Amino acid sequence: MFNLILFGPPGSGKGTQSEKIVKTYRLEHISTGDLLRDEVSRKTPLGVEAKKYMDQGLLVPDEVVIGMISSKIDEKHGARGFIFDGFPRTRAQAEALDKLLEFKDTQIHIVLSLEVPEEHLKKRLIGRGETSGRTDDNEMVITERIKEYHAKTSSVAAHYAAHNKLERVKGDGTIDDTFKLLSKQIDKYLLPA
Ligand code: B4P
Repeated sequence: MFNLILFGPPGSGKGTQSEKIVKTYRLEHISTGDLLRDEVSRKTPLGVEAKKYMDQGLLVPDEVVIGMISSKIDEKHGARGFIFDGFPRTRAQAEALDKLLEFKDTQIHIVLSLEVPEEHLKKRLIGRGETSGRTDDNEMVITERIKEYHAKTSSVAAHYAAHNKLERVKGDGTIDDTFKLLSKQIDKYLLPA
C-alpha cells in the first residue's frame, strides 16, 4: 500500500493535481474539502455545522474532520493506496492520521508540498470563484483562508519534515508541468497503474 499527502496552501492546486494522480496511479482520493462540501450540499447536521466555518475561511474543527476520514478509509478496504488532499491541516490531524494508519499496519510514504507564491493563489481562487459558485472563493474569505493556513496548517510540513517525508515541489508552472514534477517523486515508490 502506498499513501501520499498532497499538501499546500489554498489554491495551490491540490484538488487539480489529485485528479491527475488518481487517474495515473489508481489511488483512492480522499479530499476533506470535497467530503465537507458534499455534507454541506446535503444539509446534514455535520454539513450545517461545517458551513459556519467554511464560509468564514476557517478550518472545520479537528474532531469532525478526523471522524470523517476514519470512516472513509474503512470504506475503501483493499485499496492500492490513498491520496490525502487537503488533509491533514493541523498538527492534531497529522497525529491522528499517523495513528490511524499505524493501526492499519501502514503509514504515509511521502508528503508532496506544492509551493506557490501568494499572489498566484489569490488570482487562481478569485478566478475559480467567478464560475464555481463556491461561497468561500471571494477575496475576503480567501484572505482568511490564507491566514488560517499560516496560523494552523503550515506547521504540518515540519511534522513530516522531521520524519524525512517532505518533498517540496514547484507549483506555479502550468498544470502539466506541476504534474510532471509530482510524478517524478511518486515514481520513486509506485509505477503508473
Ligand atoms: P479545499 O477544498 O481543500 O480546497 P482549497 O484549499 O481551496 O484548494 P486546492 O489547493 O485544492 O486548489 P485547486 O486545485 O482547487 O478546502 C476548502 C475549505 O474546506 C477550507 O477552507 C476549510 O474550511 C475546509 N477544510 C477542508 N479540509 C479541511 C481539514 N482537513 N480540516 C479543517 N477544515 C478543512 O485549485 C484552485 C484553482 O486554481 C482552480 O481554479 C484551478 O483550476 C486553478 N489552478 C490549479 N493549478 C493551477 C496551475 N498550475 N496554474 C493555473 N491555475 C491553476
